[in-house]
Amino acid sequence: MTTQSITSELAMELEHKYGAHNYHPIPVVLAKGRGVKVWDVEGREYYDFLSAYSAVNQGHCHPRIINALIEQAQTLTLTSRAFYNDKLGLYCKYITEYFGYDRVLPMNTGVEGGETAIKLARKWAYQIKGVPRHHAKIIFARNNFWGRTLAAISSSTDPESYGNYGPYMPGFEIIPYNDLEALEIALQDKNVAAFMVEPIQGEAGVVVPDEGYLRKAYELCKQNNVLFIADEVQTGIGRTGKLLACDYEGFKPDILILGKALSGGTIPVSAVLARDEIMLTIRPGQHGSTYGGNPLACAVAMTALQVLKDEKMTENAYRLGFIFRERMNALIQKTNLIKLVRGKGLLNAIVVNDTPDSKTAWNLCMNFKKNGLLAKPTHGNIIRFAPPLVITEDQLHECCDIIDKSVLEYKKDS
Ligand code: IF1
Repeated sequence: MTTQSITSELAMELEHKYGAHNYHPIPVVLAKGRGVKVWDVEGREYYDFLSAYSAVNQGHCHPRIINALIEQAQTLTLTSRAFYNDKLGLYCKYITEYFGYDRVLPMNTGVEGGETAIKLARKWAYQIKGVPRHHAKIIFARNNFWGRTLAAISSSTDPESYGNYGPYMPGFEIIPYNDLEALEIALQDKNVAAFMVEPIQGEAGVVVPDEGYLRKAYELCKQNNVLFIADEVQTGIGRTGKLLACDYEGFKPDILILGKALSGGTIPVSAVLARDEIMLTIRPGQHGSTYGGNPLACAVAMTALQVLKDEKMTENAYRLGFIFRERMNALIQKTNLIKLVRGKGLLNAIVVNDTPDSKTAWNLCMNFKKNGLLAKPTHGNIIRFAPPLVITEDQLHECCDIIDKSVLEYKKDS
């Protein structure tokens, strides 16, 4: 069976019949992507307003990234870290200078980045801070999401994420997001190693904390000799209109986790950046991964970061974000279907005026699809809008016209 002969119908049928049922996708079968657009098997065209959850910031199949991928793929893809390769050293220098850190530990998925960050924080706590062994605590915010591993779900407050997967990782404490008082109290515990937080909570529904929250949280961590770990897997790499969402508050996280768009949506590439004192607590043989730092990932990631800068994608996200929220606020004046829009740069969401268990957000997304735009609800009544950062102002207005039309023509009983 070649892809040419498959239909959308058959593709969904095969996946349903032979695949795990761990997702409930919007019923569209994509076969091609370029820039801000994707096409389904039958050739219908859509604007991609999810960007694979911010992994395709640079646009689908960015020519320079794909060329870097092809060139390296034809040369050397994987050596393992049993040997050196000619790309990793160059990549380590490039990415540490790009983000301003001493060192990088290369991994593959975002959740491996989170696991690595937590291991570094624990080691730092025992070897530098002097926390008694096996007593290190990590603080997380309610409604966080940083992946699907047993450690990640051990910090989750979403029963869909953690349900029936116990027993859970010990040493994790959860406090409300955007609550400095709760953080201050939690930091009284001298065994706290780190506070790990998303600068904007993506999965929770693009929840933006109060201005100054992140900066004050960072300062509280400093005062208590606790590491601030920023999970910028979704918010990083230009998505919110700054290179990092933490840049809005002018501080440098002690540990920075990157993923998703680090490879421009080609292959899984993640990275953890930190200063020497933290990073060098891990010695040879104490952490790693088969594919971590492979030459293909290094070549792709350097190009993905370079095109972000060369094409001023971050600045574009900053500017177009204001236009998008302005358009959505204008729409909100014309309908009672949407309560509000929130976000920064091109990471935004609308809150649908219905209960989280209602089908309204899903049905709205089906309307968007019918009219040529792809998005998907998160947590029932919230719809995230995150187009690739290469979108033009004209395309953005065209997409807002699609959203307007889809919302205004929506009939609840449809
Ligand atoms: C799925 C959600 C988004 C992340 C943050 C770490 C990770 C993620 C802030 C882990 C991953 C992905 C996972 C993917 C869908 C998507 C997602 F809906 F699941 F929650 F974006 F909001 N930190 N998010 O958002 O990175 O290991 O996946 O590379 O699991 O369905 P990963």
